[in-house]
Amino acid sequence: MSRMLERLAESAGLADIYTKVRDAERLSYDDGVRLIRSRELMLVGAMANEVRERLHGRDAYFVRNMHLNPTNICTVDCDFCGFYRPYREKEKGWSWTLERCFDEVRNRLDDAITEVHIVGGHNPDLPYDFYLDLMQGIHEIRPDMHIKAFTAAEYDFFHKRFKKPLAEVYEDFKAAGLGSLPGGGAEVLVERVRREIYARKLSAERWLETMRVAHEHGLRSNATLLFGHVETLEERIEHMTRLRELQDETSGFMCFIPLAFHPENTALSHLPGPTGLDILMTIAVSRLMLDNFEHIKAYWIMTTPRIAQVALTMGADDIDGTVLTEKIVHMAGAKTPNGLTVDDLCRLVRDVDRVPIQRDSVYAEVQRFDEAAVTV
Ligand code: V47
Repeated sequence: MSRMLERLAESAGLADIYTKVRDAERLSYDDGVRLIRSRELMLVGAMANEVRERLHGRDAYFVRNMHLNPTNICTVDCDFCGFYRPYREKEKGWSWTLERCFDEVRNRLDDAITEVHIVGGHNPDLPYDFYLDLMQGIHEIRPDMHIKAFTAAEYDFFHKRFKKPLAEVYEDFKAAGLGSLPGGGAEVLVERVRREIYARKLSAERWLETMRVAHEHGLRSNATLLFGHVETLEERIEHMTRLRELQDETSGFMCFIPLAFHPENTALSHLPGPTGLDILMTIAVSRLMLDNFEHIKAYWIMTTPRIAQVALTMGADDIDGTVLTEKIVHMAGAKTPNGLTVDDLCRLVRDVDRVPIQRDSVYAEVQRFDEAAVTV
């Protein structure tokens, strides 16, 4: 395989990069740009697969999880978002009571979910205790469930709104049951893009700083990239190199998740969104660039299950999970199902000759689904 790759890389003018990949040497920003600009999907995908197999063999991870979005009322007005309703028209959005949120969790008590992923809008009407009571209450209803909650953008909002140092917010939230942070709110960590489509959101520096402080407080997190809108390919690579620099410092990121932009019901509905090649290429290049990230996730909700499946052969080792009750991208036009079963996930994974591994939220193995396992 590697001889064939060598020849392919040579004819595509990418032999020097392949040598680095084979020798596990770090790729530069320029290497990343050359790869993503090349459109050589088979070659770049095969290189990414080499790295993926070096790290994880044939293992492919998923989690049993549900999403919970207590409010979609938001003061930030991001052009790419179809989920939020502006605070000035708050009657058009929702802001659930604690009991309503708890019902979401209680309703799924007979599903063997191990993680709840909580995010919402920046809603100034909610008091600090709402968040603490929410996590405490969920923890009481289901003490074994990991709470992965609130993006770095929300933590920055809490810090400003409640006039508390970030460190204090993290410590309070940990005491209330917080387990880790999802990777959202990063969008593209480049000022030009922020000014153009989410000017009121926290800056790239602040997103990174908010994550740095979380990592310093023992909270692990993920990191995302929202791609396929107004950003350039170079800006995607810049985003990856900024994440890589922070990871060199903290080692706090578990997983990188490229999020495919969905334009429907957003202020950017005139844009087409990324193509299949673009999605697979971005995932593959991220595997090659982010040498200090252990996991790359193909988030089937946004890529479609079919593309996510192929991505497992081109750099990704994680397919997220059962993902019940997702709203953010379904409100932006996603046609993917609202949840997959463990059987569905196992079928996707096995069909590309990978081994399905149910994991917990910090990547400890829960169950290895070899052929004989019963998948209920
Ligand atoms: O930050 C918003 C993105 C993110 C759209 O950490 C959109 O495991 C596409 O971060 N089209 C939230 N994307 C979701 C998120 C996430 C999802 C799954 C797993 C994890 C994890 C994190 O969704 C936002 C934003 O970047 N988003 N609108 C849209 N129209």
